[in-house]
Amino acid sequence: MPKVEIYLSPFCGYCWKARLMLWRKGIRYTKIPIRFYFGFKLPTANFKEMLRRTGGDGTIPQIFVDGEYLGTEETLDELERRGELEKLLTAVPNPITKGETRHGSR
Ligand SMILES: N[C@@H](CCC(=O)N[C@@H](CS)C(=O)NCC(=O)O)C(=O)O
Repeated sequence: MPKVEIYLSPFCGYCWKARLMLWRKGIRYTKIPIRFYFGFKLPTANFKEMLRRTGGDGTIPQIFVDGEYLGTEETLDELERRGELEKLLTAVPNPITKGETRHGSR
């Protein structure tokens, strides 16, 4: 099951857009905080790691699936337009059961 990671900040509208799209699909994700205040980002370890993993794109949000670079909220938009965002959904654990399987009482 792929792991979805997002570099984000609560003060970033595009990040909320991306989160809303994933939330609507029930796709769970790991948040990696970027310190972003008044349009500026602090050069934290997370930010440097994000720059390295995106190959230099310092905007947020940045999204990774199973460690592979997926893109930004625009990529999610594009996948949704093509009806391919569901593919992420089917690949991650059910948000209700959190991927747990029932083994019955033993
Ligand atoms: N993905 C968007 C951009 C996202 C974006 O602009 N994010 C803002 C935060 S909401 C940002 O990172 N701004 C600071 C910067 O551009 O360095 C695009 O390509 O148009």
